[in-house]
Amino acid sequence: RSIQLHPTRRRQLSSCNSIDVEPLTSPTAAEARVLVINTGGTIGMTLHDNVLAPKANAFVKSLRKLPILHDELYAQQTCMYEYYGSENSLVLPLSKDNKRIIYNVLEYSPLLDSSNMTTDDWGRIGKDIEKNYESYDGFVILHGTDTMAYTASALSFMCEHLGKPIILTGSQVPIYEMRNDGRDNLLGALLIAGQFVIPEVCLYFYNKLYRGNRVTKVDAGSFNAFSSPNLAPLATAEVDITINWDTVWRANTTAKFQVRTELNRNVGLLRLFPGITAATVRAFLQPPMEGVVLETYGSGNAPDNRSDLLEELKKATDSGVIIINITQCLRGTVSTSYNTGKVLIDAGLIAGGDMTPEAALSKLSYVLAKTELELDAKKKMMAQNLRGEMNADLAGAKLVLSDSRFIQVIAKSLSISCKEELEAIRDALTPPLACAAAKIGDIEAIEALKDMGSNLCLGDYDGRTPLHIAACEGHLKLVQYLLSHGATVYAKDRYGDTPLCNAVRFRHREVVKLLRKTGAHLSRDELEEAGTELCSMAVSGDLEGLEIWSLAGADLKKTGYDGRNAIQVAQAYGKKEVVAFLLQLLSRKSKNGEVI
Ligand code: ASN
Repeated sequence: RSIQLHPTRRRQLSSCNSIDVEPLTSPTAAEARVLVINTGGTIGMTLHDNVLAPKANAFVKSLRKLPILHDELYAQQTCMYEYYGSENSLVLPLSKDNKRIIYNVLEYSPLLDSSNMTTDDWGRIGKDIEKNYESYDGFVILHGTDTMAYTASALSFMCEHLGKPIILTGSQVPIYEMRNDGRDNLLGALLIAGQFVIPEVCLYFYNKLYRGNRVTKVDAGSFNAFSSPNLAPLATAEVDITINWDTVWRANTTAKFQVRTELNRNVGLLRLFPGITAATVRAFLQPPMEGVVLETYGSGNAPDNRSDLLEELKKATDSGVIIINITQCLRGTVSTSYNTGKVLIDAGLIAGGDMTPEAALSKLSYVLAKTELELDAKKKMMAQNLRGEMNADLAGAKLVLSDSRFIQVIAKSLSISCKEELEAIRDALTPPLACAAAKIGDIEAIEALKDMGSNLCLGDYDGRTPLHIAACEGHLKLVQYLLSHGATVYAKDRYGDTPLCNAVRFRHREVVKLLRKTGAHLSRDELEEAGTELCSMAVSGDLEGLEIWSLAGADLKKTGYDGRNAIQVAQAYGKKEVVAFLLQLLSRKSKNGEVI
């Protein structure tokens, strides 16, 4: 039986002779890659003079000795270190779903107790993700628990048009101790980041995956340290890892991933308490303060008999300070059911719905840093749901499953009535139906399926999603629709192909362009192999093919198997028009500022 590795890895394996271990005999599955950024926190701390502090350059060494977190035999047998670099590469044992998760650890220096984190550290994490975005399937951030909810919230806003999972985790007890929660937390985060395209900044702790901007640390002494009071977990890792796909947030965009590191630090959190003086509030709202999160009582209430307080708030909002009203309660949302809530609206406050203090504060910091926006636009943004941080006002528009005549008819004929069974049928039936509709470019049918609550990211029996099919067929409008409704460009079918590979193969120029704009990219292996492909197209004078590959991001100067690139091969074969065309493509790329 052969090893099911990507051709480039297989070639590399066959040429690797540094091993005297037996070659693998069982088929191994596709490899996924995860980047682990270790910022510090208890997970990697040791005791010094009786207090816990981070220990540098020790983490990877100790992971290597833990069989649940590293399979040394596999690493040797597949010459993994030669290919991915030996320093910080590790590999998990084979997952239940037959996947190999290879991970690299990037350790920061100094490692920080998360109490020392600043907005600059958030920026550094964001930049490192951006830099490595195309080389990995997912990202795990190791972080102290104390301020993890702030970092998770901030990153969720800073990461615009995110298409891959970013999962923060850490632990309450160092990984070096006998009883600890670090190993399980790291393992769970890696398994999810490597196996599921959950395009969110998440936090994984104690067997649960949460949306990062919904969590808050609620327990200093328990392994179950975090709570997401207003949103159910995105996934639970019990006997199986179950993803709650209906809850997963989608960027719904055709724009490319980018990280905004600019944050405004003139923001603050103020908690109302009985007897707070107007002088305290006035002092707090003085310049340079630009945005304040006011934690009020219950469903967003403040004393309506304290005109002195309300006047201070009004003065501040009139002078351009943005004040967001959120509740002090752990669970629930602000509303205007009481006069004591209405007075805050009159004072110019913006309702913050059910946002956590961490989310509201970091959102303010992110929005206020958008200097290109007017004050009103910033206020509007604060009231909007940007990353699933607050409950959207559905205004009665939510479609329920029972709206769907189609599912009802099936359910009736199968005499099914309970919601769970209906959902199970829907989930089983709709992916192939959506693919069939995608084949003929039927947007209306896809819309109807979406309205039924079906997930347009799910694939058919071969893992092919509607986006794969639409890309093959060149249905540009449908591709646009799917991307705007949650489809992911990173889905891989059972052959490891992405929608971009499909569009290239079937030569759909505009689809390739749109997918690229949305952040799709060829994998490292595909880019490696492009050289040979380009050379053979150059020989056969296939100008269209050369252009498509170039649009897909292939390096036109990449050499083929004999060490020559496409231009050299075309010259050798006397293909003048091909040489001229390639030079033209190269100059177009350099004019567009692309790296060539
Ligand atoms: N003080 C630690 C930190 O936040 C707490 C932890 O990670 N459990 O870095």
